[in-house]
Amino acid sequence: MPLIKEVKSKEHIGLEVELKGWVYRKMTVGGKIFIVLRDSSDIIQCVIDESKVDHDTWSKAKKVTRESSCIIRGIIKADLRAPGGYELQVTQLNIVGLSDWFPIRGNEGVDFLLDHRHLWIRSRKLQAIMKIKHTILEAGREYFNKNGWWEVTPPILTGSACESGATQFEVNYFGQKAYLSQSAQLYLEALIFTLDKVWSLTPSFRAEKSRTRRHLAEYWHLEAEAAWYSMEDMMRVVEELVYYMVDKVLCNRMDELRFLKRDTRILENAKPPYPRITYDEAIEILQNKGVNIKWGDDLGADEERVLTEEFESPFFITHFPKEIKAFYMKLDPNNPRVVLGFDLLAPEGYGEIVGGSVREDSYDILLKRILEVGLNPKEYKWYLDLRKYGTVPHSGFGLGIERTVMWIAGLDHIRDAIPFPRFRERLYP
Ligand code: NSS
Repeated sequence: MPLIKEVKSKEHIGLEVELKGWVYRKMTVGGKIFIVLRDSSDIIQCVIDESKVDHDTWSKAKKVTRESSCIIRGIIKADLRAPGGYELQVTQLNIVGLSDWFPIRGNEGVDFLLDHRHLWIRSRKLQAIMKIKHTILEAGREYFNKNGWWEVTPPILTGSACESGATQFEVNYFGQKAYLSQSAQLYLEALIFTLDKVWSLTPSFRAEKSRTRRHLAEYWHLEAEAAWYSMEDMMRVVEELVYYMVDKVLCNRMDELRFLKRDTRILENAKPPYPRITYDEAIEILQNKGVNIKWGDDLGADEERVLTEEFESPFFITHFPKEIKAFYMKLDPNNPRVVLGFDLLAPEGYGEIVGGSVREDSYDILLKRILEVGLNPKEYKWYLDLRKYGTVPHSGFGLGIERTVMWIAGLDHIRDAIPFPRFRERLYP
């Protein structure tokens, strides 16, 4: 059984084909019914002419409703008036599942569409985004496989925080407190001692209290960790990986980008190396632009948006004050007020899509940092052990898949980068 996209070709003109799909639009004009059929690949206009079909097909065509599933036979015709240049002259139509009155008509608000997410994911917009996401994931996997990294499977149920304890989801683990993973990092660090270079793709969970355009409570996290890698080594991996994703989408998903009306000029220019600025320089740029910020403040979405105005491609910010970054980041030996950490920001206002760093590899300094930030060293004993048994300089990063999809697809909200978004007030459907 062919897909719609496959039969919209010169070679199929005049041939009879059978298509399976759902009714996307329906219109009756005189003695003709026009059905636009959709499947995963495309849409096609199907014309049912009362004078050319038997009574059974005509009455089914009259009865069929939007979103009904059906099997339609017909002959492929070239027709410049039809969307996409081809249409199907129907010879037979069978309804498989007659649809009730479909609640989504086209101008519903955000909350209504989220309540009906199980139906709204059929929209061509979300379909296009999911295909772009597929290609981004495919590119990520391909990049690591081509470059000698091992894919590993860290746990999702964990006993200790990787990022801020404030955003942990607690679960009851056989009567003991456990948490949903915020990041695979600590486990990836353990795995480099046997596999050198590892990566994983896992869901990460963050109990983010505020509702923003770029935070989900559950998102897909692509993370990598490597022994012996310096900060510069790791930033090079990040820029190569991001470009690999962008390039694959440009090569394979142009139809979807066009459907989303994405201006692709910036994507085409996203070739590494990406500019690097320090946190100090970022603060200076912001202050010169009149933003009320001082050294030591964290960069939020607003500040990041202002910084992105300065760049035509993704760019790195490095060397943040240690107070605003996680305990595991290595202090800069040349200036221990800052850490050897980096963020990659996407241009066009999108902001952070990757966060990474060199990891503290000294047992004593790491223990001191754990105590300084008020964590319980007992919970991190195993993590500290890694610094006792053959410690090694190493670094890694995490890339937010939905943040990356948001930028590449040009979305204005992260909810559309995932089929069933999870926020504080949203668990249904
Ligand atoms: O908190 S991060 O900046 N860094 C980590 O979790 C490290 N432990 C990763 C590592 O080095 N292995 O998160 C990494 C990325 C961040 O840049 C965003 O792109 C994304 O994860 N991220 C999110 N995406 C969607 N929603 C939320 N809430 C979110 N939080 C982080």
